Parts: sequence; C-alpha cells; structure tokens
Amino acid sequence: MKIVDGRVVVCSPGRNFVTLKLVTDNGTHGLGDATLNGRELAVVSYLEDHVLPLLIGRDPRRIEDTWQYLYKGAYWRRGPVTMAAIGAVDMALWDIQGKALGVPVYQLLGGPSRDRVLVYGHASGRDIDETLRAVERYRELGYQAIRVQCGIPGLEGTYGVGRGDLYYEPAEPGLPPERRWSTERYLDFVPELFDRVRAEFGPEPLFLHDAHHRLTPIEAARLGKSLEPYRLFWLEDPVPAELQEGFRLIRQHTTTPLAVGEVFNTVYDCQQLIHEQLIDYIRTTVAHAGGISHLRKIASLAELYQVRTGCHGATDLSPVCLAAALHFDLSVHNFGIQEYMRHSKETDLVFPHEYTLEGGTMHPGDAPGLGVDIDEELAAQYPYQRAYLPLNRKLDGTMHSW
Ligand code: EZ4
Ligand code: CO
Repeated sequence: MKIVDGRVVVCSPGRNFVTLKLVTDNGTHGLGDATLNGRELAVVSYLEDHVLPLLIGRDPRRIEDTWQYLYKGAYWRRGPVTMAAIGAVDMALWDIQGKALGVPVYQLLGGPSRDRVLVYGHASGRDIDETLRAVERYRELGYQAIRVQCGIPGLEGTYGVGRGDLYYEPAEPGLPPERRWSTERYLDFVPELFDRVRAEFGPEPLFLHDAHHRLTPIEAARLGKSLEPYRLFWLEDPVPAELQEGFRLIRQHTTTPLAVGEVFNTVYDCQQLIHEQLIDYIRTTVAHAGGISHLRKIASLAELYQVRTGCHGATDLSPVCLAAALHFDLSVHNFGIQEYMRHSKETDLVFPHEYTLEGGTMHPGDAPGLGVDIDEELAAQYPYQRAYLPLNRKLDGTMHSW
C-alpha cells in the first residue's frame, strides 16, 4: 500500500479547524486533526510545504517508522507546530491501518480496557447562582463528572464562563480580546463557589476545576488546600508548567489531585512531573502531543507511576481528534477521564462521526479506522476566519498568563 495523495483542509464551521487527509492507492483515506488554536496557518504551512512531499509514495502501514522519520528527520525537534503536524500524520495513518484491516483503531491498540469512556462536561455561569443552575443541567443530562467555572466578582470575562447553551468557545474572530485578572479576588472566591456546589449537590458528583496556568506554586498550594473539604476530582493547570519542579511545592501542601498537560507536546514536557509523582492526571492530547503513537508512550510512562490520563477535549480539538482520543481512552489501561465539550452543529455536520455520548460516557463506535470523516464540499462553505485566544492582564496592566 502507498500514500498517493494528501491535502490540508482548512475550514471554520463555527471555529477554525485544520484537517490532514491522506489518500492511498487502494482507495482508502485517513484523517488527522492539526488544529493549533490561534496559530492554525503555521501548521498548514508545515504540513503542505515540508511534510506532504515526504509522504507521497510511503507505505502508510509504517506508522512508527513514519513518526520517527518526521521527528528525527526534522532535526529541529518538538514544539507545538512540529508536534501538531506529526500528530495529524500519525492519526491519519492509524485511521488508514484500521480501515485496511477492517477494525476500529481501539482494536489495534490492544482492545477495550473498559466498556465506555467517562467524560466530563463544563458548567459555568456569570455568578454562583447561574453556575449552580448549569451544574444541575449537566446532572439532569446524566453527567457524573462536571468541571465548574464561574465569573469572579469585579473581573470582566473570567476564563471558562460560557457563551451560549452548553458551549464554551474562548477564541474570538479578529484581534485578541484583553481580559483583566486578579489572583487575590480569584483565590478568595473559589472556595465559596465549591462550598455552595457541594452543599447543593451532595458528595456524589465528581467536580473539576481549571485554574488555567494563572497561579504561582504557593498560591496554587493555598487553593488546593482550601478546596480539600470539597474533594475535587482534579485541580487543573494550577501553575504554568514550564517549571516542572514548581509542582513539588504544591504537592507538599495539598492532597487535592492535580492535572496538567493540555499545552504539552512530548513526554519530555512531563517526564519529571510523572516520575516524581507530582501530578495525578496527564492531559496531553492526541492532536498536540504527536498523535496516538506518542500519547501511548506518555501513558505507558505514567502507568508506572500511577498517573492516569485525562485528555484535553475542548472545542478546538476537532471531531477527528476527539475520535482518536476516544480510541486511545477505551484501550489504555491507566485511563482517568476524557474532557468533552460539544461541537457546534455546523462542525458536527462537516465531520460526520460514529462516536456517541450517553449518560456522561462516550464510545468511539465500531466503524473501521477512527470512525470520522470530513465532508469537503460542506467544509468549503466555511472559509478560515482569523481568530485569537484572549490575552490576560493584571488589574495594573501587567501581562499575565491567560
Ligand atoms: O483554554 O482549548 O481545559 N480546557 C481548556 C481549554 C483551553 C483551550 C485553548 O485552545 O483549558 O478551554
Ligand atoms: Co484546561
């Protein structure tokens, strides 16, 4: 079998997506998601100008060799653009392999380790009352696990507060919007939020919270400690994780489980976090961390240290990535949870898929390959729209992590 054609489809059915399509000489094709939110066209160029010419004529069944060829062969290793491109190729090759053998990708990965994949939904509101109503809504829909985010009094446009029904999309068309931030106000407010949430919904639901890289280690330690009575499933991205040893300090102070990794690209970004057992969940994504092949290696390292997976699954991960993540989640032994944010109706129509959601759990389906396709004609009706994630400044104007 040979790869005979390849192209990159850029479309914006509600938001931007970059999709790699590889076509083989036996008439099948494979898809990979290469969307890098706010920097999409850099990956398009990487794939079109530098990767596709290398793939034509290659045997698509050489998945591991192709991964190493693109990783070692680039000389310039790692980084989000390179790893998103390699991730897309890897996803497409697993898709082709599954189709060629007539099995869903999870069967190629060792078969199912569980019946269905636990996912978490996203409840948010401008204030606590609105947030409680959103949590109630997810409970009614059968979600066992819910991330809870809330507007902070005195701060405009807090991270994680949704726009629209059961939907959260932080990227905005045009130039990046600027938000204001106060760590003091945030740290004072969040314990009150979870006090109200637990009082209203009792001990059973699993609750998660995302601090979105905004704290210092000692601030994160204080937050984790103050949330212990409410037994979070996890506290996500408490600090920007370039400084892996910073997690030692957080760990010394709190038993609140920690999750990190949605912006990581390789195992080297989390090697120390895992082997020192500084985290409980690793959130690397199929699309941004080198595909299914590399994510399995990260999961295998994590398994040795009792760290479980919790793949990123925001709306900027396309249905192709979500499908790939679900095959990975179903098969890998040390799976923890999968993030799930529903896509817009337009997105779901451009990417017809086999995966299903039921009672707060998902399944990738049993179609051969990844079980997701792209309607290229429909995609062409939604051209790329420049869009950026917001920026964040402290109240005095200093740039801060968003
Ligand atoms: O901000 O995917 O846990 N989910 C998140 C997301 C990220 C976006 C960035 O593109 O933190 O909302
Ligand atoms: Co996050």
